[in-house]
Amino acid sequence: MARVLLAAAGTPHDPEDPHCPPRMCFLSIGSNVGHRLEHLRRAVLCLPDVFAVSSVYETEPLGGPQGQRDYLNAVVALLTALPARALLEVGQELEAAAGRARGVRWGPRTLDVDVLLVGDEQHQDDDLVVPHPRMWERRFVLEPLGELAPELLPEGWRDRVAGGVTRVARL
Ligand code: A4P
Ligand code: MG
Repeated sequence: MARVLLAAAGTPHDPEDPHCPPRMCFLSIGSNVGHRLEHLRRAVLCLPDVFAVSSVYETEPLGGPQGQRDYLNAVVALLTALPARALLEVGQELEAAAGRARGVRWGPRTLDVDVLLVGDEQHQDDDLVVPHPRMWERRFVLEPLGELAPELLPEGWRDRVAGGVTRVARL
């Protein structure tokens, strides 16, 4: 994995270029409503260019209304030329297909797909911020991401980032 990341690093992405080389991208997937594992499994089956999938972790809900069920979370690595906006759209289609209802922010959901990292792409738009602005404070992101790409994690992160996280399954 590290070698592929290095090969993909530093390649400027030009979405207009049909020969644009694939870059390593990371998505976070989560579910805390319905058959949680099945929602994650279907998402991974439908995602394009999947390169690797982390273990599944059961995680304490961070924020949102009290009394939510624990989440299942995982991280998926894609080796793809798709730009971040296309990955956001794919994620939103998968959320809709899982019957996700949008209510309160950080409320319970059948499926959440967050775009974490897309090569070295950066966005600061109203509807797309990449790298994901909250990923470095979330154990439910860093623990599975660390399985796939430990070199991306800041040193000593485990001492700084709290949150209950237990590895429970493979997809
Ligand atoms: N958006 C902007 N940037 C991105 C991005 N990089 N990836 C916009 C995905 N979406 C992005 O998202 C709200 C808006 O964010 C979208 O319109 C999109 O264009 P949403 O999915 O509709 O609502 P949300 O997920 O409730 O809000 P938000 O702020 O994205 O929350 P997060 O950061 O996704 O956190 N606890 C545990 N244990 N496990 C979880 O998975 N997830 C959340 C949601 C909170 N607590 C959690 C978990
Ligand atoms: Mg989200």
